[in-house]
Amino acid sequence: MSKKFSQKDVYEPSEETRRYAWVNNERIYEMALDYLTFWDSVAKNDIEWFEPYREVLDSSNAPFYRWFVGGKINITHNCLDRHVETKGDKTAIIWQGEPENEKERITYRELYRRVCRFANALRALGVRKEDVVTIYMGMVPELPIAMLACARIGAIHNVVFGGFSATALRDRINDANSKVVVTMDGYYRRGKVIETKRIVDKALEGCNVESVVVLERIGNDVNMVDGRDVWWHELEEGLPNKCECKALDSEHTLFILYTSGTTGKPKGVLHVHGGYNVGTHITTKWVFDLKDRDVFWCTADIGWITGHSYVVYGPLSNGATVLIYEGAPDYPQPDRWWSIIEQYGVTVFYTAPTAIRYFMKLGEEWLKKHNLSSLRLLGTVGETIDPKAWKWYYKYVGNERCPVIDTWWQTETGMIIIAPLPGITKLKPGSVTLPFPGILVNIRDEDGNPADSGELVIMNPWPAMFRNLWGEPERFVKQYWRLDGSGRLIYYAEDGARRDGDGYYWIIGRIDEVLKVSGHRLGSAEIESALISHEAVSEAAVIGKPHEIKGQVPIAFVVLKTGYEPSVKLEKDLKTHVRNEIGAIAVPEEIYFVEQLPKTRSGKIVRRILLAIEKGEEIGDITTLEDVTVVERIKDVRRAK
Ligand code: 6R9
Repeated sequence: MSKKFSQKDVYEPSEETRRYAWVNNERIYEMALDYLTFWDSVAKNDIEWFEPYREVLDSSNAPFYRWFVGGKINITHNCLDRHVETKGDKTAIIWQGEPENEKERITYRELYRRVCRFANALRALGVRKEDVVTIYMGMVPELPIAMLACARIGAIHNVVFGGFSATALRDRINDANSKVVVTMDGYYRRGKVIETKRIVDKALEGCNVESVVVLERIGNDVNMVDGRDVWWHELEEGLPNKCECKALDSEHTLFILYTSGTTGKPKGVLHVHGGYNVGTHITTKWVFDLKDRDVFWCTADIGWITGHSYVVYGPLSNGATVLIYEGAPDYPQPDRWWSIIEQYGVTVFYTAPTAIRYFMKLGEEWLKKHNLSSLRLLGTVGETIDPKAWKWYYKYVGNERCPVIDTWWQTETGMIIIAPLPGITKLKPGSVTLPFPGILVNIRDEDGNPADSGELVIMNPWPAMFRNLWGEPERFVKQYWRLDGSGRLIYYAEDGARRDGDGYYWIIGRIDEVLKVSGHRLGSAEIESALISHEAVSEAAVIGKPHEIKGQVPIAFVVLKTGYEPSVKLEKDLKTHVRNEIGAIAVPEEIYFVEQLPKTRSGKIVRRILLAIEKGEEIGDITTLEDVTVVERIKDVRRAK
């Protein structure tokens, strides 16, 4: 693929990066065009199977695709057992607590033992294959240990991000029909203790949970319910640190992870052992060019998909050393992250644009205090990175030596889908560049025709793709998959994108009502339902307003029920209410009390108009509105505030 690069702003891989890289031949893309042969060779070369699969892909019941059909596998064998034999003394996890003196190094052998012991503990509690275990914890090693322990015995983990509220946790426990919860007494964030167990107690008021396992991390006072709650260390007492690795079907469910969409109810995205192992393994290896001596730090919380795939499964399957940090990026000082990189010699660093923008604002001085020369590759994910932030990241964090690897993917895709390969791909700041080998990406216009700008689609199935939505197979089929003119079933990502003359992809953003607040995915509809569940609210519309650091912030327009009057106190109450229903990240920055929302004649709220008003932009066509005067009245409310 020799292409003329039209744009000036192009960064070639350095000779050193190219020479060092796993992939340094451009022909890989052509070689992977026969994608089944490509994935077959990855699965055979990089992953160990208890029994070989008969068929790479079964499309007979699409979009319910099945990969590596008939194979027997367990992702924990690939993440643990096989490394214990070859590099048992290598560090698997470096853990740094928020208090500087609290830290831990766990070797592969030790990790293996601790996972086995906790797997035995779960068994002792009565957890069996296919049971759903909800995990609600902060960033401590026991979080991945609990996930791996579930996987080892064929149970399904359902990790709920520690920043979610009791109500959000309750909804996810109930929806998943989970009988066991694993949690902890508390953890540190900005010097304060987050009392996790207390939140769990509140959540469980409306749940049918049989057991709660509580890790002692802080030693704060917790209420242990007799017959239901048990301490992690007491449960493990006397249990062996060996536990047979259950040979599971390739398609056996590994986890569900709830994510936001267009409706108020989050969807449980379902991933399986076989394909997810293959996809996260090879993307970790090739995109981050991971080698044995690397120290890999992905700053994402394990409660989101990025943490599942690139803190836990991908790196451990590769036998890498991963770093996990408990606390806030800027605590006790704004250079905390840089001091961690220096202290542990982090080589590959993967974070989100929101963090980069934040540090950019704080200024380079904080970086200059540290020696960051261990770094050799920088990654970003979660939202579009603007060229200015890209260049700042490149210049000040990477000292103009490290490629900046922008990776596009989703909870649903399970693995990175579009990203450069550091040894061969020229970089353009702001572009996610090219699809990973073996993945065919395209763009469709509104009529479903191929185009250079429109909605991003994936043309072929891929191994780490989600297999279903928990309990909602119809929604899975309807929402994501569409037949094109030639009878081919394709995946619609719900992201707008364009492709330039070099075939490079540029992500524009979500086309549905999904927000990215500091990189966290939240639905407008979710925040709206939280607001509507308050007694004073009759209707609500939430938009994502662009924000310099967070990317977007929620702004709410609320119609009150008769008998309620707008007030500063009510605004405060509503914010607290959203915090209790979902969590702090969902709290609207601004709430406007309006008499009416802009709606079409069929009653659909036109959020686009609210966004234009908020941004002070031209409103555009409003003729489809049922009542065109609402626009001026909403503007008056904003002006009055
Ligand atoms: C991995 C993750 C998915 C949505 C996705 C898109 C946005 C992710 C991006 C990006 C531009 C990137 N997104 N990576 N946009 N450039 N490199 O973030 O998963 O939380 O499910 O969000 O995030 O809009 O559709 P998830």
